[in-house]
Amino acid sequence: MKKLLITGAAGALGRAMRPRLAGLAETLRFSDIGAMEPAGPNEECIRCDLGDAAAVHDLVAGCDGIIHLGGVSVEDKFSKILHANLLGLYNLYEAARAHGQPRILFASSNHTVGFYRQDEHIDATAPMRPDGLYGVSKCFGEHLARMYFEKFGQETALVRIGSCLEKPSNHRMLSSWMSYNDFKLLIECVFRAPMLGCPVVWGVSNNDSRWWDNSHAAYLGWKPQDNAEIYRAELDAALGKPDPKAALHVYQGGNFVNDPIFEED
Ligand code: NAI
Ligand code: 15L
Repeated sequence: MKKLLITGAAGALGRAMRPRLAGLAETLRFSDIGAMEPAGPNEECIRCDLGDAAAVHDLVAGCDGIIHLGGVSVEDKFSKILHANLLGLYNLYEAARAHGQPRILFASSNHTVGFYRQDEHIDATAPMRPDGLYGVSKCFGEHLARMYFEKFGQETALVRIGSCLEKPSNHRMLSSWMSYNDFKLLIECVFRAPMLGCPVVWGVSNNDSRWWDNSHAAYLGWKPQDNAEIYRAELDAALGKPDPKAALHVYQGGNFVNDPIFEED
């Protein structure tokens, strides 16, 4: 790839992935509404509000791949979600349509299916069961991407990320965790695949206790290497045994199922 755009670059995942993406494209174009570390060699940093159509149009120009991490990443007021995740995504897809349809990796979320119970094992055909407005915005994003695929052939990997952080921080994440290295391997597979289409991919490591079946996406060749199980004893020691009745340990979306609808100002 000549130029890869990464939105949400100032966020937790954007910052963690930035050094890991070097080499994937001749130039990495990082973007966020917030401040980012200054650009290094082969990097560009562009401040941009995803809700600003003209700015997003310019941002996407010249890019032949997009990793879309930007947006509201937890439950929040609907107005904020509407701006960043709905309008922002529409702006991104319209910009992509105007600029040669670069392949997109969309950071969707396990909160599209958060109301499944942890004793249910599901695959990509399971109906969506979002656990809040944030989850609904990711369902919207997946449908928007699907529509642009059916109508215009725009390819997107709909990556339903579980919990992508350095290491699992509670027992739920023994199932939902994806390591940074496995995310990097997935990104490489998505952008190197001869044919992508518009698949849902569960963004989860090779955890013994994972809930999600990725066999439909085997053609991508992604083989996650890490397994959260190695952290179980450490979590038991730090947190004690999990309460089997707590939402955190009942639902795939964990505590998100208990979030209220936040009132507007
Ligand atoms: P984060 O909240 O740390 O980063 C999101 C970034 O998006 C922030 O830097 C923020 O400034 C930026 N942003 C928000 N509104 C914007 C706007 N209007 N215009 C431009 N930029 C805007 O979230 P994190 O953890 O880095 O996640 C990245 C993506 O992955 C998010 O889309 C999130 O929904 C998704 N995801 C992450 C998971 C995780 O475990 N980290 C799990 C599931 C999904
Ligand atoms: C998400 O979608 C959030 O963006 C992230 O902050 C985590 O909470 C993650 O899901 C999770 O479910 O652990």
